[in-house]
Amino acid sequence: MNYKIISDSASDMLSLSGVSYATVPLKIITSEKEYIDDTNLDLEGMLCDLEKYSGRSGSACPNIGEWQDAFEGADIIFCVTITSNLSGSYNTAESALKEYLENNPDCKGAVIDSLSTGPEGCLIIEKLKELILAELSFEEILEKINEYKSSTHLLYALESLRNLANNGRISGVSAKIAGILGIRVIGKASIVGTLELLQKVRGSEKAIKSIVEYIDAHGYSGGKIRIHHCENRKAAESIKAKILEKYPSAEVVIAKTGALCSFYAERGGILVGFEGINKSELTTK
Ligand code: X90
Repeated sequence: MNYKIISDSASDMLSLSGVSYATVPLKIITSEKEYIDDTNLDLEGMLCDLEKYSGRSGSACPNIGEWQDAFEGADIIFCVTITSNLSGSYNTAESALKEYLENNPDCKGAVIDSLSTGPEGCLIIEKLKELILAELSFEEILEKINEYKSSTHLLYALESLRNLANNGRISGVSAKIAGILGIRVIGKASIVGTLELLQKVRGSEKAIKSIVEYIDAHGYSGGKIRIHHCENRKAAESIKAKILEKYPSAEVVIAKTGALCSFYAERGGILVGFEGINKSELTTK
């Protein structure tokens, strides 16, 4: 049986060894240019272009054909998508898979809604890899991955909410503070996969302190943790150091956000995905 994991590029994980893996890119679109979120992209170039550009900009999820091209040749398929509450990627992957399975009745597949993005998506992908390598059946993998993702979390610290607000991905309070200079917004992926505001702080130090406190409050106890940053390695390293101080053997990995997460998280943005307590047990919001 030929297992394959396919993620959209919102996971920021463009390659993975040891298992058959592919990504399908999301795109960032302006009236002047289209940026495809794959390994050929000049990310710093994109960020500079966007900072100079004053027109409308947005994003687009992969289409059915792009998902299906990535399925080709696989017997057992696991798709991992960005939260279905903010993107059409999940629905498109579902349609693509349904058609693929109709044409290939011996194959099996499932689309997993990360209800999140970036580093939390990575944790789900890595767990899928582990389960595939452990030679579990399709059904067992599906059960275990759903269980796993109920105890992973995503926190974010953002310096600007401009692109999120302009594209209607945040509402209410968050949209109102989108333009306030010097404010950093700390939040998390909510249980339904939307942006939930937790705190507003001033300055990088306070943002880092707040993130580390929220990591604790979500029941982190030394497991896997992934920090993705948009041109803010300094803050990522500082969070890592604080985690290692408390949990010297924690597995902390720092990586850069890809094009999609960079577009929405913007320069300075930090996303932290980690293993914690079950979301249903959370008393702190
Ligand atoms: O389909 C599309 O065009 C993609 C739309 C994506 C919109 C949101 C991306 C958010 C990226 C921002 C901070 C973390 C958010 C947590 C969400 C659950 C990163």
